[in-house]
Amino acid sequence: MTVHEQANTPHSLSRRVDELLSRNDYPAAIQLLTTANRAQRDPAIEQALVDLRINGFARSARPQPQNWQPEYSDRFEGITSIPEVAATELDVDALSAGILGNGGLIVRGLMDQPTVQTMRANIDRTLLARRACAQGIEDTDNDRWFERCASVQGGPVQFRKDTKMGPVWCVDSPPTAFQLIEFYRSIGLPAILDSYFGEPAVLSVRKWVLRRVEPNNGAVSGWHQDGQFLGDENIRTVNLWVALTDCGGDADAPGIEIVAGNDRQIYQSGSHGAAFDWTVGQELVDELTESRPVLCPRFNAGDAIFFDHYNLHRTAFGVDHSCNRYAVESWFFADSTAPAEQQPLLF
Ligand SMILES: O=C(O)CCC(=O)C(=O)O
Ligand SMILES: [Fe+2]
Repeated sequence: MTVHEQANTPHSLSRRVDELLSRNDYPAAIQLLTTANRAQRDPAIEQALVDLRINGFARSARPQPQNWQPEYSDRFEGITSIPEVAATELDVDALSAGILGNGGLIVRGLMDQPTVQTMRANIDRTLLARRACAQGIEDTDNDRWFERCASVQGGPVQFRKDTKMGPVWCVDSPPTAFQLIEFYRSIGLPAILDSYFGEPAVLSVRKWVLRRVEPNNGAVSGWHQDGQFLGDENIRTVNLWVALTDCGGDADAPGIEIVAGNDRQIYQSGSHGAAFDWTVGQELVDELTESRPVLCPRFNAGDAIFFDHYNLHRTAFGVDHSCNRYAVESWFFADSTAPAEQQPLLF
């Protein structure tokens, strides 16, 4: 065995991780395990990484909250819908102008097709493994794809034994969590979000979700703003929603309906005919959209939309959809404003 190989034996790796943790250096421990896992994928490392990310947030000091009043350019002024850019044009200027000026930003082709295919397969495996787990059946092909790590608290422990549909928390699929973070890094997202928030971004257990939605023709889902249930008004967020299926518009799978515009306030919920206390009633949506369009953007698999907790949206069920829709929803928070009840994690 070469010196290099010896240095990477699991035993020496875990000793080096322990050393770093004894100094509370979670970011370095995460980086070390990430590098090892790139060289050789290992389910145990992927699970350890989920725990390190959650514990690392809990045990690190928060930056001071800042008075956040970001400037943004008027490059999308005059566009009444959600502006669009190509993946190569994604930067903090486009992100802030889109979210703050128009209520969102569509990025075409953000996820490359091999990664789209991988993520769809990951979601299938995760849901199969979850179902097998609920039924108490061993599924040796898929077991490692659904694994509740020790530091993940609460959540959907009760799930229908027969379901192969999402949502499922991304952290409950440690291999998928690893691959998604690799993807975020590959598109330079940490630096873009850091620059947008004025501080590092974090993810969370509860608002990082893999979705497989089946057609529900004729059904109506609830209009909502995620800010309604994400806590206090000072939070700073960016949601990255990536379509893994052609959907919305005239496609044959459910997309999302969105109200465009830069109206940054939380509307009354549970009124105007709303079905739930967290949803915005259709009558209020009708009033709000007298002057602003309701959109149902057509997404190709790999297209993405960024928006934040003020955006008013809902799942867009149709009348003649025939395909399941896969997507990944990732809410990023400015570190200093991340709501504890969402169980933030370092990314
Ligand atoms: O995927 C969907 O249909 C809903 C997504 C959503 O509500 C969100 O990303 O906040
Ligand atoms: Fe939402």
